[in-house]
Amino acid sequence: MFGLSYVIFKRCLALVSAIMLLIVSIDERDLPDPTGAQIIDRQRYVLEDYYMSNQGVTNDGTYYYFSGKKNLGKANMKTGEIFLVNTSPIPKELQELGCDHIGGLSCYNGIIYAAIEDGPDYQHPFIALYDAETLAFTGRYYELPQELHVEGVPWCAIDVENQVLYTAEWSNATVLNVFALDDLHLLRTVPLSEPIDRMQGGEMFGGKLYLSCDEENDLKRVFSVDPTTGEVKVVFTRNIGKAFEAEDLTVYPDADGKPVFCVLDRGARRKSMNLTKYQLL
Ligand SMILES: [Ca+2]
Repeated sequence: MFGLSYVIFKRCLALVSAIMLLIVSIDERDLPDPTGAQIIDRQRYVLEDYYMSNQGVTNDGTYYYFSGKKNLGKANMKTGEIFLVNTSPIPKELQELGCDHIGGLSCYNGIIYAAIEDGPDYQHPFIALYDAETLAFTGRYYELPQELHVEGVPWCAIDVENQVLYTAEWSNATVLNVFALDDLHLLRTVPLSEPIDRMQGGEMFGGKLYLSCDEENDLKRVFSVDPTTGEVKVVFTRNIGKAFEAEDLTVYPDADGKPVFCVLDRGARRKSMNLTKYQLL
């Protein structure tokens, strides 16, 4: 009897999910094209997958790793299907300090680095490390200097080549913070050529740091930063509109080694998460 109820429940869920995906695709059918890039694919997440994927994204070439505010998820990059979740990843001792929000993710060498912050006073910015295979907490976390993260730590990005991790202030950021990857002690700050606002996440690719920004206009541009010189450039403009909230991004190489930018957005009316893939023109 329980087995039959479960099958009916799962079928109902699949039906609701299909209806929501249809509504979302109708809602978004007239979105303008991006400038400087083209969309090559879009994966949409609704219902429970929405809660698993509404903050952060990174990839290791085989899997996407997502964060919701209080969750971690793992998805097959070919199908986009989220097949593994950790619904309680924030360690107890960080919860006791008020940490209740996982933001952007980056990964390296089988470890996911997750930005975790408290609020509303943002006194405790942390990077916590998770096993990419199981999504289990590794027991390792590092508190970052609060004076460099007065609005929390919404994201982090790993630079494998230089064995460092980057963060910045969420908005009106004037410097890039550079931490040693092994113990996350602060190495230096790099002045940015211009301030960047409302950074929601980033990832390194080909020696550049790419950033998704939730600008308070329709543009929602992706920026690059040269982490050595601090030079800031606009890479492409997504034109998705104010109704969307831009979140984290991740980048991987296509068959020719060119970057595929996967940017996560909370859709209009908060019904779906979109992982949209762009390639430069
Ligand atoms: Ca990321």
